[in-house]
Amino acid sequence: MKLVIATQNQGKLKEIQTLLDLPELEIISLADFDFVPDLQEPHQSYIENAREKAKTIAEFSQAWALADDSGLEVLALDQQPGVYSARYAGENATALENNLKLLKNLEGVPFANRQAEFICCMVLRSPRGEEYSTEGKLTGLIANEMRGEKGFGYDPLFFIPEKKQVLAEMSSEEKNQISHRRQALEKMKHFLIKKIHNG
Ligand code: ITT
Repeated sequence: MKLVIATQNQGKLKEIQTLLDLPELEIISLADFDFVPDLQEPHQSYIENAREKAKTIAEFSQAWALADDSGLEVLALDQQPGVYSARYAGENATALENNLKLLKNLEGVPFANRQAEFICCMVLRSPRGEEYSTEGKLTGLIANEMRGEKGFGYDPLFFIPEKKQVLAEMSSEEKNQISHRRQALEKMKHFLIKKIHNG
């Protein structure tokens, strides 16, 4: 079964490719196409944005598509940046700019009050509109400074108390064991396996 991963985010793509270890799947990325339509995120919920991305790519490629809409929700900031996580510091903001804005907005907030959650919403969709969705979450705290070189996005600030490390300090294997993306994908694997075997 051919599956197109509907993301422009190379960090997400790498994690999904590693975690989706089903030999029957032929995984394709957007880089395998000469042209791809823009992936729009016009909605205010992860599920609607994920659906939009999966639909666009499934219809364009005429293959099954898997989209991930994810974000970081910080309790002390009323769940911001949320669905706007990728564009927190502006339309084409870099991860560094987003992290610096987050640190600034949390200035003066004590460590114990910096609880946060990563949310990952995934949608699997066929060209004809058959659709499955799953969600995964990871809780942690926003660190007082950026650390580590690994991962992507807000990983340098996302502290996991049980590991005493931020995600950017962990190996990809360690992050992939606990991540919100892993949890959403594990649930999605059930649907994929059924599709592979029963059509
Ligand atoms: P696509 O829409 O092309 O998939 P995107 O980066 O625009 O790429 P989203 O709109 O879902 O995707 O934005 C999710 C943002 O949330 C992402 O850019 C990161 O800033 C952040 N994020 C999500 N998962 C993360 C993770 O595992 N580690 C660090 N940051 C993450």
